[in-house]
Amino acid sequence: MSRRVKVGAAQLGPIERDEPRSSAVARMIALMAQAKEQGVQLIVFPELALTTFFPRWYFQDEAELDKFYEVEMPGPETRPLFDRAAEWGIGFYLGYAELLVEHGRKHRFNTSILVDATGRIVGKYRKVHLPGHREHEAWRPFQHLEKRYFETGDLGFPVFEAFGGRIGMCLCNDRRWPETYRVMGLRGVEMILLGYNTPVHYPPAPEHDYLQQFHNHLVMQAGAYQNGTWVVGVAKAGREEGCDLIGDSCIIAPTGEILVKAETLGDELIVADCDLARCSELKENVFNFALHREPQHYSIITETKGVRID
Ligand code: CDV
Repeated sequence: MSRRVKVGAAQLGPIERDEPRSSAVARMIALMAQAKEQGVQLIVFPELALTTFFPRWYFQDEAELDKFYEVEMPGPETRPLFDRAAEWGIGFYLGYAELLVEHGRKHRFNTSILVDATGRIVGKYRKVHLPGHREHEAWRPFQHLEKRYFETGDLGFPVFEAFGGRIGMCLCNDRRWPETYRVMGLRGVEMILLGYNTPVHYPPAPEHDYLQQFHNHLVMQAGAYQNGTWVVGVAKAGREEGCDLIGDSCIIAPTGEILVKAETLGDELIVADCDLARCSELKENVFNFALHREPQHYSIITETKGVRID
């Protein structure tokens, strides 16, 4: 029996540094309005969707840095997104920078939430794989200071019962790691939602710049197929503050096939009618984990962080 959920991948074009959150939210609501016209039930926005991709700058003034974080969700500027989504009965995934204070100490996470069709937050994820570097590196044309501005996520890779299935989340660099998908795969995930901000230029290995789009799809298609899950990958794209970000947002079936793909580098909605029941085509066959996995041979994966030559 089919279990269909109509999903929209809502790619955003660039958000400049001085663009207020109210403007980003208005752009997202405009995409949501298009989604409503097409009967979308779940719309997916990018990573750090409310602001420019601020880890590209080194901030010495903490107050400047704090401006990019949300201290409450929803807050006054994000409330309209929740209200409109609830009014239209559309659930959503949203990536944002989260700042919380615990026992007088600040904690910063690169976070995503899953919101149901009534506007209730039903899931939260904090990015585990933080790319980039911790200190200012003057040789780079732009910084990638996620390791400085965020703590490693402390929630693992949870999977949530929502939208008639099992929904997982991750963020950008997470999509390059097979462990991300497999941990959720072992929790029976049926759809992974993920937002990304991926520069075309990768300063430590510029010889791979021309492969950015290929690698983007390669990892998501492999993750989908090897775990029998839908994957919805959504970019913040285009030239943002002089930095080119790839687009290529897409919705990938459990077979690993890309069903729909964005054609622009701007605000763009793509839609697919996703049958979660199709996951069993893989989960009950070539990737029947219970039947075919041999975990006694996989222990090195959790025993060591780097390469270990025995
Ligand atoms: N936001 C990211 O996590 N970006 C990384 C870049 C730096 C490689 C990515 O994996 O796309």
